[in-house]
This record gives sequence, structure tokens and C-alpha cells, in this order.
Amino acid sequence: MRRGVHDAESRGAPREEILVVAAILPRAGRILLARRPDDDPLGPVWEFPGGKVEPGESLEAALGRELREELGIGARVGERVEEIRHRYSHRAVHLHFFLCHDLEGEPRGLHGQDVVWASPEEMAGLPFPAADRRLLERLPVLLREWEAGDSSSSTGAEPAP
Ligand code: DGT
Repeated sequence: MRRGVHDAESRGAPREEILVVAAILPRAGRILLARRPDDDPLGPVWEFPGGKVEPGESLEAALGRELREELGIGARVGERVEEIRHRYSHRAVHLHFFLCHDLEGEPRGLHGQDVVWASPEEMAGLPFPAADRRLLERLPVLLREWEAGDSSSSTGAEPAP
């Protein structure tokens, strides 16, 4: 089991499945993370910034909106890197993770959330939602590929509709 990943979340039947988008935003070997609130059902975990897709919204538009609303930044939403379905006790999530580029602005937690740029080594010591495990396992290799300028073999999912 990956250290720091919360696992006690997957018991019980979910009431609904929600569509969620999240950004993988690399900069100088580090990735942008935001911290969920202390009273979050998932516990005090870190996450890839993003949130729920609203009805009628494309995945890319939803992610752009979430980055603006939560962190006050702009970014170009690129390839979809990972797609994961996960059941927590309180809900089921269908997560789409996108590689994002061309950051505009300096991220700050507009709802009071902590924000950090973390290396893969630092991320290994942080708590994350269990849903993120597969992505977290792939990230060190993906980061090396992106830094080498080769993202052609890194996509874990079909392109977004
Ligand atoms: P709000 O504050 O109710 O408008 O909520 P949103 O739109 O910010 O979305 P939220 O945070 O309630 O839903 C995201 C769900 O996805 C939540 O159950 C946590 C789950 N999740 C698991 N891993 C991640 C991740 O890496 N990033 C994000 N953003 N959510 C994740």
C-alpha cells in the first residue's frame, strides 16, 4: 500500500456518481497540489486541483473554471492522462486527470486552502484520496517523460470527448 493514501473510505454503498476533473500542473519537477478542508469526508488530504463538472459543461471547460475559481490561475488544459472510477462510502467519483500547461498567474487558495508545489518524493509522504493511487504510482515516470519532452506514450486513457 502506498504510504499516506487513505483507505478506509471505500466501505458501503455510494449514493451517486459525480463527474470530477483535476489538473496535473507540473513546474520545474514539482506538481501543484491543494489541500482539502480538515472537515472533508475524505480527511485532511491533498488533491490535484479541480472539482465537479456542472451539467452541460465540457470536461476541459469545467477544469478551466475550477482553476480560476479555486486558485485564481489560468492554464491550457492538455491531454487526459488518467481516468479513474472510485467508490467512497458517501459517493462514487469518476475522475478525469488532465495535464495542464502554460500557467498564468500565481496559484493561491482563494477559499483559504493551502497550496503547494511538491516533488514526487515529497508527495510520497503526503496523504491523498485513495482514488488517486494509480495516478500517484505513475507520476514519477510521467514527470520524467514530460521533462524529456516526450508525452506521446504517457496517455492512460482515450482523448476526452
Ligand atoms: P464544491 O466545493 O462542493 O463545489 O465541490 P467541487 O466542485 O470543488 O468538487 P468536490 O471537491 O466536492 O468533488 C471532488 C470529489 O473528487 C471529491 O469527492 C474528492 C474526489 N477526488 C479524489 N481525488 C481527487 C483529486 O485529486 N482532485 C480533486 N479535485 N478531487 C478528487
